[in-house]
Amino acid sequence: MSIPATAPSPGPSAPATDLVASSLPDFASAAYKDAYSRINGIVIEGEHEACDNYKAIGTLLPEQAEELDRLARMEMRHMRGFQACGKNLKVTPDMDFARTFFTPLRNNFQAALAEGKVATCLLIQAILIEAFSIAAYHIYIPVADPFARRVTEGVVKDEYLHINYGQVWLKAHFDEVKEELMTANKANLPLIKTMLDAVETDAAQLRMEKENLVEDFLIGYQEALGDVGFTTREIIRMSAQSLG
Ligand code: PL3
Ligand code: FE2
Ligand code: FE2
Repeated sequence: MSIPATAPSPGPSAPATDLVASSLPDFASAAYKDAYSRINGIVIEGEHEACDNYKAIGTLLPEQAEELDRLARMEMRHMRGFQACGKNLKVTPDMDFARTFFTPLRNNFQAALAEGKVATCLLIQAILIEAFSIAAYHIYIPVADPFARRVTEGVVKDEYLHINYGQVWLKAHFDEVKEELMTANKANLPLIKTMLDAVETDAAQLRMEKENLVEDFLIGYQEALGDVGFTTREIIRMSAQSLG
């Protein structure tokens, strides 16, 4: 980092918050708001589809429908929270862009649902999407406006419950679903990579770096696969199948 020679030196009494504040983006700039319209649309749509997905998984696991309904209702709250974040910045979310962003993953989820493939549905929603959202929210929190930071901190706590739900079910059925999970990983992990690429430029405008997103996502995803029962070698092989 270079400091211009003319910059006034921050005296010993300068509050540390000034330094933090100066490193935050300009939330009112046109460039920030333009990028935010797409990112905000993505998280609103993602939370909405997550709600639908947990309800749908409940139709495959009727004995778990009540718990899944609780998760679905949390997703609805998350969606409203992020809608408020957009309003607070006077940004209109680009919902058409967001629906398209999720189309390939949504199609794969719908196909698995139609075939009654619980493990694939859980891998897509409760592991991949949740690990993606946890990584994104983590990286976003330090560079968010104060209102969105509070909202996102509340949301990310719930997302851990969601990924945990998926892990517990898949772990309990690991032997029967191992092959299916490997196939589902192969078909869906590349879509996450494409989604990360598609959001890279807008995320950078929000001061979120793609490398950090990828790193945080992979750590969470690999940890989840390990908890479910895959060996380190299997996890490396599964990860190598798409993220470069
Ligand atoms: C389910 O609980 C969550 C589904 C949402 C997935 C969204 C992933 C977001 C990736 C884009 C980066 C967003 C930064 C966060 C801004 C609020
Ligand atoms: Fe959520
Ligand atoms: Fe979630």
